[in-house]
Amino acid sequence: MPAIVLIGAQWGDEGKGKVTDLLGGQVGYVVRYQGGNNAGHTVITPDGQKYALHLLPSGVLTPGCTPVIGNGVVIDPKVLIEEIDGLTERGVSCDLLLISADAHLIMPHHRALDRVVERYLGSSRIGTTGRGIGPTYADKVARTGIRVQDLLDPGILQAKLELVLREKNQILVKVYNRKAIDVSAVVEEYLGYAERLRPYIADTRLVLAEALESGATVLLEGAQATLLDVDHGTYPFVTSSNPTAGGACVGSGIPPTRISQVIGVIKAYTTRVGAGPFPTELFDENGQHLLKVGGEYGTTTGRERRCGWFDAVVGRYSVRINGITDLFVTKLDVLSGLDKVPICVGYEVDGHRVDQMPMTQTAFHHAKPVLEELPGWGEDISKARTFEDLPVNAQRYVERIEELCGTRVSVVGVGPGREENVIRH
Ligand code: 2SA
Ligand code: GDP
Ligand code: MG
Repeated sequence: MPAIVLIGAQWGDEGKGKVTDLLGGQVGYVVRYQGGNNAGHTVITPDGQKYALHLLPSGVLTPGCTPVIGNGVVIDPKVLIEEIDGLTERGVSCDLLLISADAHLIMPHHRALDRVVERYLGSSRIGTTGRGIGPTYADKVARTGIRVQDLLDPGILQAKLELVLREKNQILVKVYNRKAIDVSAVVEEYLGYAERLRPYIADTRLVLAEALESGATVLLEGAQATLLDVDHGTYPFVTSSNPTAGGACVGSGIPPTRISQVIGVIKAYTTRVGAGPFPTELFDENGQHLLKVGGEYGTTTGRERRCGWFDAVVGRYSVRINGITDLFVTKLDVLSGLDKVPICVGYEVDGHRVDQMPMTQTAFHHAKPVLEELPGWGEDISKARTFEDLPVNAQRYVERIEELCGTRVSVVGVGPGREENVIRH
């Protein structure tokens, strides 16, 4: 049976959490494959309960669905335990949760370094979430990381931490004038987390292979998004993992030949949180409309998100990079009430018209959007459930996205609730 990949097609916060939750009933397993508690996925269940998930896959909200944290994720164990406890208190069971023994752990020195490096970068800062994500992935690649399985072997945990902190403390104290981190205090703290997490730790690759073999459907849930991918995004203004569809295989151990569908979640406009180029960004009352009506504030940090028009160059690029088979366009309702809804169909870069993502970051920084103005609609569309229920101008807007991005739009979101969708295919 198939594995389905679900990714963000812009700069994140497209509404992936809601879409995963929507599909939860049809799948047996939902797997997170990259990122950590930098992610924030908001889900509103049919009984009106609102959940903000950071590390747990959104499938945890569907009874009977097994949530899996794959090897490609970086885990802050304190945050994970708090999230499990918070959900359990609200009556959501996390008993089926599985955590890969190979996932890397976010340690106190990672969080400390994330913050001091951002401060050191000054006006060149990335605008990270400050959760230690970048330094943890850097150590993973440098082969000095500490993994979930190290929690099961106190001797190894102590030895690895002693070695790594010898270097990191030099940096923290001598370069950044911060206090050194005490090895034994960290070992004691993390062995406490080990006791809580032990029941969930598993060989998740094997579990997923057996699940697929036995006919289960597995949903691989991306966090962040294509333009934040460390390889394919707007480097260096990116996160330190691979949110794109290719990353789903690496971060879960599921082979590419198992993947049958790639769902790209894309907002009907664009937002970005953190620094970096953003060609269609708005600084006028239209930007304020998107911010306020769309409620565009970071789910993890509460930061205001930057807002702009839909960018079809980004959409087209995401379709190409991820092999998107179906687009789910979210938040179309937020555009209701605007006279005109422009779409960026290409860029002008240093006097030249381009239709594809420019090759260099310098060119992308210079890109000016070429806008095509589409007529808006005034109606409240939140009750629409079929495509024909939408005002004609809203239908034309969706069809134009489809034409410009080159793939079908299967679902249109018309509100934050699980039921607030127009299903087309
Ligand atoms: P990091 O912390 O190293 O991953 O930051 C690097 C860049 O990645 C961006 N990033 C995000 N962008 C959108 N949404 C994210 N999740 C939260 C949310 C963000 C929040 O759901 O709203 O609450 O602020 C997310 N996580 C990382 C980040 O802004 C940097 O540009
Ligand atoms: P994610 O990181 O991609 O999961 O997205 P976030 O949860 O950070 O941000 C998306 C926000 O949009 C959340 O507050 C969702 O409840 C909300 N949302 C999702 N789909 C829709 C939609 O179709 N319409 C409206 N108005 N809100 C939506
Ligand atoms: Mg989010």
